[in-house]
Amino acid sequence: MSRIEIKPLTPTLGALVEGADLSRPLDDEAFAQVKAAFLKHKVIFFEDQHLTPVQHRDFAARFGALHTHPLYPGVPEAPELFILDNHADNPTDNDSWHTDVTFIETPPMASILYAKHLPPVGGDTIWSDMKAAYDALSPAFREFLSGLDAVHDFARGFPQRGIVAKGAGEDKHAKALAEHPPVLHPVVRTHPETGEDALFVNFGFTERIKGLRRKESDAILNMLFEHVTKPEFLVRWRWTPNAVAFWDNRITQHYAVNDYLPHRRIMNRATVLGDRPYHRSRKPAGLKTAAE
Ligand SMILES: O=C(O)CCC(=O)C(=O)O
Ligand SMILES: [Fe+2]
Repeated sequence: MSRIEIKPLTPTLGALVEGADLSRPLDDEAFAQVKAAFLKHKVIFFEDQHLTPVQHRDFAARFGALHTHPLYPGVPEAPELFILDNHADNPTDNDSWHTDVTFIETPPMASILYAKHLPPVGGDTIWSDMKAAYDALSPAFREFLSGLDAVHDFARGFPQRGIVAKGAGEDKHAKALAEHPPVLHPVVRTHPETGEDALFVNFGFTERIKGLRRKESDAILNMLFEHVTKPEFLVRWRWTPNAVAFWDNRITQHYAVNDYLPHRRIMNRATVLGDRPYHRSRKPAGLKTAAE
């Protein structure tokens, strides 16, 4: 019998999961409890986990195929994972609101971040609940947004002069750029497992709304980018050594607080691929939501 306990951190977003050891395969009951907590709370946290890169990778792979990032440096023992090693010469570029890897056609369902080395204080991460943000809009505006698609672009999130591109080197960046043309995603996404509708645009990668004039698109996107930062939608996580954050990338965005330099902060991330985003009104044939 597993003794997993779930402790919510806000009414809609974030929960601490106690009593799970992620270094070993979870039994079926524990796996179901973790998956249910992930879907309900959208980001879940585990403390005091002692994971090798292979154990981290294996836990992530239980949820689906893994994505290998085109720019960040891989972890040698498990190359699907990547390293975020931030210090004075390599500050984070994740100090802006984003959803991970929305520049591909099947963006990740989840990211799993593990704290390897933390600054003495600071370096928190903040998540925002895209269902709460969507629900707070007027019915008329929600309906308008639900019919729209937006362009998500690798080049917006990883410009040539950016920190990550420089770290990767010119050739790797040029190759990644060529392999990632802009993609379209619905502005409002129906969650494929819970059936919930949520905003699916993010400052990091969303360039414009298709079919609108540039001024209209900029005004709406800027309004939404500001809207998602309302404190009511957020949870702020203060990392402890060896903690894990596991978030549903289909229904959240996040922001890495850049307040700890010149101290160092090292994290490893695994990324689980998801399916193609859709809105319920324009669902591709053959796809079913769990809520149906
Ligand atoms: O370093 C962090 O707290 C978050 C970094 C990030 O954006 C990510 O791992 O997706
Ligand atoms: Fe991220």
